[in-house]
Amino acid sequence: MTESNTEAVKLAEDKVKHEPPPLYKILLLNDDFTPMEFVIEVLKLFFSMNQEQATRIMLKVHTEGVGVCGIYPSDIASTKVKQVVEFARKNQHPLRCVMEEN
Ligand code: TYC
Repeated sequence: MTESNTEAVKLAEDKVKHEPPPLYKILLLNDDFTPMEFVIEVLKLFFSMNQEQATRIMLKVHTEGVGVCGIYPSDIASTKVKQVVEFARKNQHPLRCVMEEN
C-alpha cells in the first residue's frame, strides 16, 4: 500500500469512527381519506407517542399538509416508512409516509 493510500484509509476510518450517521426525517403527508383516529394509532404504534403527542402531530399534518413524526438513521427510517405504508394499505387507507435527509 502506498503512503498516500494508507493516509486516505486512516482519514476514512477516522470519519467512520467520529462522525455521527446521517439522519432522516420521517414525514407524514395529509390526504382527504385516512381517518384521523387511524393516523393517531400509527403515531402511537410506530413512533411511541402518547395520545396527546399523536393528536398534536396528526392535527399539524391535517392543517399544514405535512409534519415530522421522527428523526432516525437511514436503516431505521426506511424500515419505519415501510411498516407504516404496509399497515395503512392493509387497512385500505391512502396514508403517505416518506423520509428525507435532515
Ligand atoms: N385529513 C384527514 C381527515 O380529514 C386526516 C389526516 C391527517 C390524514 C393526517 C392523513 O397524514 C394525515 N380525515
